Amino acid sequence: MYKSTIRTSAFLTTLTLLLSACGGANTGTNTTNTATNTASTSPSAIPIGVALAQTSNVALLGQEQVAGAKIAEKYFNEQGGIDGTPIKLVFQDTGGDEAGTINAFQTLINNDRVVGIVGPTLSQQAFSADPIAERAKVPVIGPSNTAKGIPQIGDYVARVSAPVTVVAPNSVQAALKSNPNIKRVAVFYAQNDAFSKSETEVFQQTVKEQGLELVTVQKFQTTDTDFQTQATNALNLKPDLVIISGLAADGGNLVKQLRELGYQGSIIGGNGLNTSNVFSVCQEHCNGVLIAQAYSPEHPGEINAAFRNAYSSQYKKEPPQFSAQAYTAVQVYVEALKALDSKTDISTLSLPQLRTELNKQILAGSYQTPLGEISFTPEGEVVQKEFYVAQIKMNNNGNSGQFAFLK
Ligand code: 1QQ
Repeated sequence: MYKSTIRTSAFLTTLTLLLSACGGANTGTNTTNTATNTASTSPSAIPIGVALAQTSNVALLGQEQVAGAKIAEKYFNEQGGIDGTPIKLVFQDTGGDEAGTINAFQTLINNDRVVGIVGPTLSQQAFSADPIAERAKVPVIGPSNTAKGIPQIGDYVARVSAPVTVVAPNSVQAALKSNPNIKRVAVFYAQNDAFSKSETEVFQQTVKEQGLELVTVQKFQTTDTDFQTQATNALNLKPDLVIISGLAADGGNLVKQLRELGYQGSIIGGNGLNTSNVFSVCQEHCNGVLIAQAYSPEHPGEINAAFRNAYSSQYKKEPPQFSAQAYTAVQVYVEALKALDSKTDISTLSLPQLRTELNKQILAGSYQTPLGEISFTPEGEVVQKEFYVAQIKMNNNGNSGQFAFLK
């Protein structure tokens, strides 16, 4: 049973702050009894840090992650938390950059005294903030960090987000299947983003392996809004497939501007475009864009059914990949804490001991998640079996649409 060894004064101060933030005007004794209330009012709730982009353009991706993490918190607390002790997610907004992420990590580690961290949103942020958790010996589970090299940051860094090397090639194969006449490929990528640089390497390699001709590689910045020069340069070379590695706002605008310039060929978007938040950016021009997926709402099994029901009853649509991955990251913490507690009463461990033992347990386990069964290599790389490809289908109004999964 987890009790109160980490109930230090700093921990109580944090909880008091959390309570006031939640509007709970009590001191933690006579509280209401639903699982979520218990989670936010029990002084012995186990704090798990969540460092995601809740503001800035990156929140187009981060807000889906926050939704998934919150659904997991509610679900696993209703299931009894860690042998009766609830978990409490402690959110710190990273914004879209590295400085905000470093801040969020430091606050979670030193002030909020979390047992581990879910985050950040971007690989670009992970490469600067994860080393801080590594030095402090605090576990990090990357919910959406797909660049090459993330698990290698250190012993305490793992991810549930399958890397670009295994996900990205699926979309190229799907494009060729739907249009076997594709020969000439133009590739675009955001040169100021670590994930985009990593993903484009995989796309370029796949294009060559498939015997296609890479006619041009065009660069942009994630902050760009005008892509006329790069789009025109590429279209002059008459590609019949365009592949984009960027984030949601820039990637969506690039899709739109390519179509407005008359491009009619196939488009593949990378993981940064993998959100329905691009719909309002490229509108009717999003139609037909292919994006590889590390999650399918149709995945069989009890846990995905529970997640899918909870998500779709709250948001009236199918759950997106980023929500499923964030949910999975929280689930891994819950199940690893439970497994650890069944071997060693975690209430007898100091916070540094708990963080270290938890990290070992995370890497040792295997988990039935909405992503399917996953486990980790000793380095912290996710081992996942199934991947998918979806195609954006916009409705006639040009503002709403969905991701249609290809068989
Ligand atoms: C990364 C990504 C982003 C597109 C996630 C939101 O995969 O930065 O690694």
